[in-house]
Amino acid sequence: MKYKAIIFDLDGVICHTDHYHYLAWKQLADKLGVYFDETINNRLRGVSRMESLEIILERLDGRVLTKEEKVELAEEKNERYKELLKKMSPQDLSQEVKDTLDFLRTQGLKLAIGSSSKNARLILSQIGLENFFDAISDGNNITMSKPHPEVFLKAAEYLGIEPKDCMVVEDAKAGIEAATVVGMDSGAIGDACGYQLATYDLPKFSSILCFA
Ligand code: B16
Ligand code: MG
Repeated sequence: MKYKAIIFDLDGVICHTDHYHYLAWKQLADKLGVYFDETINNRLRGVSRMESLEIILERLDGRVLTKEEKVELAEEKNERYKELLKKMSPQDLSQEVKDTLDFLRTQGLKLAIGSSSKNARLILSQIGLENFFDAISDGNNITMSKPHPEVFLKAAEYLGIEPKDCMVVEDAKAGIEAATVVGMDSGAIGDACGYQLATYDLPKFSSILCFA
């Protein structure tokens, strides 16, 4: 194999919680009287919760919110989002993703999660992968979110593998940039597909097998 480890983004790569994020943010935006749609939601990919809120508040006319009010709004969105996550089950893990992960494991690769989400462990447990990965680096162990590379550097450190021997799989351009900055090769999937900074384009999840 070309790499010793693969670091997977979670939302948009292993599973799809983007619609739940959308629904939870939409409800908050409606309450605030702020316009919000799927295109704006795409800008929230890989971005932290508080930074996502700032993007939504770009359309808030006139009103200036205090830090405390913003934290409260972000918490309100998160409670709604966590309610929606309860609907997830192992059926939300596709057979293709499961088979690909299992195959990569048989090849001796270390497999990690590198996600901006503070709910990463909850999501992994909902889809039955709570004990699958060799390391989990998520929104709880970082101070700077993608495109800063901290989340991937931590994942490599937890695995004990050098960044140059890791490949990152991402659906967010910010995540591809984060990998590039620290010399990690990257595979772009979904929304990030076609991004020129990515080392590989992955038309589907199992395309990883052509490059790993
Ligand atoms: P939370 P990823 C990211 O997950 C999502 O893409 C992004 O939309 C979200 O704002 C971020 O997690 C934080 O999520 O509110 O659950 O902490 O794509 O990096 O796995
Ligand atoms: Mg993502």
